[in-house]
Amino acid sequence: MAGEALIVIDVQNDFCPGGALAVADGDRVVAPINALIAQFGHVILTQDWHPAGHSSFASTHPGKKPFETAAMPYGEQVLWPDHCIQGSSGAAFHSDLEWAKAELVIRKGFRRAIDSYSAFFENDHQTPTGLAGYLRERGIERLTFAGLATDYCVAYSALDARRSGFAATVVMDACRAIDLGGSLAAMTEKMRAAGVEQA
Ligand code: VGL
Ligand code: ZN
Repeated sequence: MAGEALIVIDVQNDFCPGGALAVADGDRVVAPINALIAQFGHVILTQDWHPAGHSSFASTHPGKKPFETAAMPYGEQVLWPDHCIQGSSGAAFHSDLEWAKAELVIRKGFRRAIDSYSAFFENDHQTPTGLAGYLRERGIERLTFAGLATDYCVAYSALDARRSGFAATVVMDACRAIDLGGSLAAMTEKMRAAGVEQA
């Protein structure tokens, strides 16, 4: 029988209330995710993990403010407040997240010149993180996603899961969105069209 895994996306302090890129009610995903972690046989986490001066930070683009965009060699990039700096407390998992059972932590966004929303590919949609190969070698074919943020890292990961041949379900109650300029509705529709199930 095909293996299944839960992929918990970026449940980190900087995406929770009080954090550098706080998602509204971001901490409310922790309890439902802990319940999912208890149910699943295999759990994988992602961790947004940027070096200081990362190119996705507005602070590295003179004259730009957070939530504006910049043209990058790989396409348009939203510019964010500095967040999830490698090794910082903001980059740590929420202290109530029961992550000990996780078998793999995929860190992403660690190359200065390129952002990485998806657990599978960096934002050029070409540079792999290695997750697809890891899952295939382990016979895992069905993925369930939860975490932060619904319309960025969760949606990009679920869409790339489908493109890479995996079945994908997003547990919407265990996600919260940034919702910039209608991004939640747009990404929800893209996921639906790509065959991402919503639970
Ligand atoms: C994320 C914006 C920047 C996310 C990460 O986890 O959705 N969003 N970095
Ligand atoms: Zn980031």
